[in-house]
Amino acid sequence: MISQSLHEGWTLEILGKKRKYPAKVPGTVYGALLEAGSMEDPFWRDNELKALQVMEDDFLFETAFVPAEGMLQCQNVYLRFEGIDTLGEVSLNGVPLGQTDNMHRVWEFEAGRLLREGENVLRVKLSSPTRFIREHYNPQKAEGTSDAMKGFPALRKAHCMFGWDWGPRLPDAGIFRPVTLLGDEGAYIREVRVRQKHADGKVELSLGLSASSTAKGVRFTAELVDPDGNAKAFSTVPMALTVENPQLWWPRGYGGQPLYTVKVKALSQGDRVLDMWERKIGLRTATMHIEKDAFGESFAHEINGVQVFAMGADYIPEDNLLGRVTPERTRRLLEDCCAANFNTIRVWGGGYYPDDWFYDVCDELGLLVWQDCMFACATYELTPAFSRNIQAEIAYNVKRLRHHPSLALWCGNNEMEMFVDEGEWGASFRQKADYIRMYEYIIPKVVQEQDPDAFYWPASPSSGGGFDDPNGRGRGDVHDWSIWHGMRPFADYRKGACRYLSEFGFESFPCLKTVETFTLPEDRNLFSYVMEKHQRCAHGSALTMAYLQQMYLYPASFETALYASQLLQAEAVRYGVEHMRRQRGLCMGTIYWQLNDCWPGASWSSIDCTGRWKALHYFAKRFFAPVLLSCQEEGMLTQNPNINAEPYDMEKSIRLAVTNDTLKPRQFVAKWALRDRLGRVKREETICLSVNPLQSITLPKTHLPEADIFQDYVSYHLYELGRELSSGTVIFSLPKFFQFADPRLGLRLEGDEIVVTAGAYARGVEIQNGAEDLLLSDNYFDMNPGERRVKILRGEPFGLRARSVYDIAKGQK
Ligand code: BMA
Repeated sequence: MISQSLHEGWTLEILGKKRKYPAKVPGTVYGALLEAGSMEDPFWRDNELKALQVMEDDFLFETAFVPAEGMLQCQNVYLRFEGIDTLGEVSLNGVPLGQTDNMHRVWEFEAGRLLREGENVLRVKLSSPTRFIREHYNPQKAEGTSDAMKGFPALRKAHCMFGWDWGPRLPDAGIFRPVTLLGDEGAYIREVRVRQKHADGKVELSLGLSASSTAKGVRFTAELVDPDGNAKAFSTVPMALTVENPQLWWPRGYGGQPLYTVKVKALSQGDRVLDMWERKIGLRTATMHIEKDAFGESFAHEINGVQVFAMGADYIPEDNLLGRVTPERTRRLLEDCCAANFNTIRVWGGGYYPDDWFYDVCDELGLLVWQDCMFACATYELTPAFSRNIQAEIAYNVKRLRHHPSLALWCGNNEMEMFVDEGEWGASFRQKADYIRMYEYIIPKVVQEQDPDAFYWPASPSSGGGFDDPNGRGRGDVHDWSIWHGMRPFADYRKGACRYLSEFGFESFPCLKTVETFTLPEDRNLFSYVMEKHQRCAHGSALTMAYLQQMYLYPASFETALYASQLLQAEAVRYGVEHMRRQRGLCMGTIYWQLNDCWPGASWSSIDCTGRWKALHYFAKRFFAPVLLSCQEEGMLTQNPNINAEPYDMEKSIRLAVTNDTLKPRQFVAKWALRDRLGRVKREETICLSVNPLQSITLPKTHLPEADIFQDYVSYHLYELGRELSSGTVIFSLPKFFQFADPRLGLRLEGDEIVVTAGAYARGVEIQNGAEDLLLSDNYFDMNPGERRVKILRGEPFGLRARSVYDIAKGQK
């Protein structure tokens, strides 16, 4: 196969505007305009409005190229677009090749007959996505969330590009993935399906090959290269190989991630390689463990027969301008997930199917992927054309991704079983029937055809389909939005359990340096026009204030409000995760909403769009630690006493729990102490305990009637062979009522470590530098008086400062 990238010499013309700009391909309209200085930063203040107008136009991408040597002699030549966003008309040398209407598909055209010697002209005309959805909007037939622009379900384009409750309305257009000219020299390997059968400690691999050959005497051969570099040939008919002593692939924390390489070659009579297919695979089995029990039905990832407790977050597109998403940026994000002890990522259904590199990194790092199909918060008109279009889309993506060991599950859609069931967006009988046809017949059939070994789940959340209690807690996965959207206090996370929490979350603001990327000084008030333009959740500001009032003193400044919002978010999610992890077995997953951002603003993310970690991401590192000591306290937060009805009766107690999410039995020493605000110990206890692999144990409750509600706290630490593995503190009042002594935080630099000193109990200790771009081994932690050392992992230690909850209201006028 002769492969020629067509990425040079592109221009972009806004049709009717008579101006041409140089354009990058892969790239987008906004990307080209920004680079040419013809557009202002669409994330700045309310520039989004101007940028949105640009999408009312049509665009022409054009390039000229000379075919690579040998191309014109090929049997067939294909022009392959890995991704066109979205409404395209492709022509070569003035002759139309075809039209495109789905950014989630590959588009391949036969181009040989049109190709000529010397210069060839390739044009892709893209028409306005906003005009299209406006013209095709028919609420009787298809409707979706009002966070996005009306009519968005009509177009197979990442829904959230039209706006979401965390993202702007910037539906960029472009040729966002590679364009290649493929010259078939006599054989074309279209696809290879690798299947694995695990039995008796061996793995049988078989290859399903779909290829065409026009040359005489073409042979297909295949080999497997093991992780140590040893190659072994597959038999030819059938193409199969038994792997003795297989090195199994595991999610992180459960084992290694050895990767094997499968190479398939098409050879000519003279053994020239005519085409080649090469992918990395991992040897593993992956399914969901579903079994009836007293509480309903279990729901857990089962990898190589071991049930894995899923810990992670929901992933959304990394940028509204798709051309800015790079392998390096994605890798760093996913590495930051590992740094916070994730083992799972859910790719949410309102975006687009990520690039190959996303899954390559997940394979390498051991992150399981829950993969939604790209349908979210909308009903669709299931016409025959729409059905064909989505079948091609699903088939292509399953084929593209099925070899990845990280891919753990295909899910039909985001939230639609629940919303159709509730009649949201006017779900008619017809739409109900279409829902079932789409997600419980058409899509699973395609998934099954392309990857018979894949596990398919109809929706998130679901109890298994058929509108049977989609968001029920006893079976399947759950989205719990009673906290945040439902305004319930976050102590409610402790009410009961569910089998797998695939969404729950809490908003916060990014730090000041990130806020500065889109605001002028005069915008820096939580409720200003610009701040609210970057707060897309309806009532988001009101919810932040309501929850803030429940926990913290009124912040002294805009900047401390940002800090307080992050602590609030982190505490809320910690409450949920720790509760679920204490119930390991009953619950088998906590995937919080949401990992990342596509632009700067208020959102549920734990890493903002610049890559900065919010407090939540550091909290995640602690609450997702493989071995976790957590403390279920009873106090004001959980009992909500009427403080005006004094004396009120309130329980003050603690219950420690140790969760061991490793495969080894462990021996621990747990220590807790009741302390006054200066850290002086009033009562303490040391407990030795052993915890079996993959088990959580909860110790008996200890009542602490002697605790001073407003001045005492409990610190707890877990050690193994003298090494501290997990720690934290709890209080019995609310942080806003706690009478903190000034901890007089101090910072000292020692090599690549920062030594933090405190003179009294300090809560939510934040360490930052002037640029707010430090990445530390730990941050936003609680401290007993004394010292704590953290390592600098990224960023320069200049302009260091520290603060804690004590400082939230300090300096208030
Ligand atoms: C969920 C998601 C998203 C949304 C989030 C926050 O339900 O599926 O649609 O952004 O909640 O509201």
